[in-house]
Amino acid sequence: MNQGIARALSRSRSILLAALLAAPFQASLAEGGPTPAPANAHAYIGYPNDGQTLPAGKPVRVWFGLRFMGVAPRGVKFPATGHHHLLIDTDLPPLDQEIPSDRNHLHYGAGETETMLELPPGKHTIQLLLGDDKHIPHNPPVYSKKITIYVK
Ligand SMILES: [Cu+2]
Repeated sequence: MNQGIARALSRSRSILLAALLAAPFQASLAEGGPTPAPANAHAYIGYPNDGQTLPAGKPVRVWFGLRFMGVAPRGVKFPATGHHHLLIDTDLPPLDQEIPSDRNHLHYGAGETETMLELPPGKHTIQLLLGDDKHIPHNPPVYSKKITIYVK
């Protein structure tokens, strides 16, 4: 085998390996809507903390954290921006469709980065999900960890 062929074979093997390694990531990147998000973007709930117990009958301030993207109001199409949605006591909705708007899916379309939230006594979950100008999650979708809070 001459050196040229050996080099070509070794290159095609590494391309094949790269394709195999990339496959699972491509599958997860296929989630989300048509608006791209930076790969390193992420959302987080700055407050309250996961597992925290909060007093009933009193609104609590929830801080919306976002890294490597910016916040823009609904209807504003600008690269690497979106607006926050708070998911309460629910799982992530389909990530390639408009985020529902109901008492479990709150939209912060004015570009809010915090809210006052009052929940009934009990165990609750909250999670942030960023939406684009049309309330559709980005690609890849940008959402926080789902945290559990206790109100009593
Ligand atoms: Cu929205």
